Amino acid sequence: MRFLHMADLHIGKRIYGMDLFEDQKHILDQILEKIGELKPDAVLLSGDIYDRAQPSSRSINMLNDFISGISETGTPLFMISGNHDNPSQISYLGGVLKKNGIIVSMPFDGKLQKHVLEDGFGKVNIYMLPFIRPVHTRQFYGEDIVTYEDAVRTVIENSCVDERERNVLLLHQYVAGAVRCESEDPVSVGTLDQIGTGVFGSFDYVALGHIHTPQSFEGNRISYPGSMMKYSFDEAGQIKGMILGELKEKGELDTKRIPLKPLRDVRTEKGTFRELLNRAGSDDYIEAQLEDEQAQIDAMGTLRIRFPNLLHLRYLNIQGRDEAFVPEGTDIEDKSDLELFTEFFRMQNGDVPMNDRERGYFLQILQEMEDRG
Ligand SMILES: [Mn+2]
Repeated sequence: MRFLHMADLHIGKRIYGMDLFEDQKHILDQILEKIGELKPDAVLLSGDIYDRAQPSSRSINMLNDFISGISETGTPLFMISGNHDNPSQISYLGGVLKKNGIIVSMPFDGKLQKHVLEDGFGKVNIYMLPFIRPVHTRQFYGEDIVTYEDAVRTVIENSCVDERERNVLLLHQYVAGAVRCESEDPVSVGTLDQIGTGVFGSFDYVALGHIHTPQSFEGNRISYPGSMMKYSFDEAGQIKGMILGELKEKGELDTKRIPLKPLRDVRTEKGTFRELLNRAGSDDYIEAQLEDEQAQIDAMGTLRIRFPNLLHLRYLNIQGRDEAFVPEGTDIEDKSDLELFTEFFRMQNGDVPMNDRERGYFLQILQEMEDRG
């Protein structure tokens, strides 16, 4: 069985307030072309479909066009909700979608959700687990579940996975040892959210989502394809894409990364203000890293003549003098709570951005507020 695995689309996401509609549309169209070319037996989409729990109607339409396109090829699509998604939004109309070959994760009921495919070698069980927190499993398995690893291990142990058959798991979690980047939101403080690879012994392939840097563990048996495009400047050097995998006989797995080409790259330009002004212009999304010892007057505005999509400017040799592009007419309602608080925090703290730990605390508080309704 050949499968095409992708994750972390984040439809509707913005970088520094910049709308990425065209860029995301470009990538999704390219994915549809690849599905047409590669003709996989299944498409696996491992969460963070949308960037926000309340996606705009434009984002919903974009996903609709995408999954309709997949459905037209007749390729079954399996997709789970991630920590950015509202799980009931993803499971909405699941029964109707299933009739069209689109299998979405349903509300968590304590077990993995199982679907069976077949090929010449026999059965392939596709197991799906939407993003869950330890609190979601306590109602089924008691109060002893503290960490994310406890939660996921317990769910797997209670799902009767037959190790003689071939098994694939779709999961949206943080696997211990994975290299992180700025565009992911930590779901907890410290290391509580890390899951050791030891819990995945029953699976021939673990199709992960959540971490945006492409990476694999244990050969390529446990893999993150990474986000569909670069969503922060610390990802500038990465090649984003999907994973094409093939399961033959039990225990036999081949994988290959399929790169995706963005409409506009997300990258950095480093040098002095003068040097940057003399470089060839580009409409890529740019972070300027200036080596000048003194701040330049209207550096952002001037450099935007060369780089119209300059989004962020960093003085490497001057503390606290970063500038970010503020798009005109950005609607507050278009921003997530995290984005709004991030901006507020910067304003209150002399332009010092939140670090991972602070972001983690804020997200935890936000989650507790949501849990209490
Ligand atoms: Mn994500």
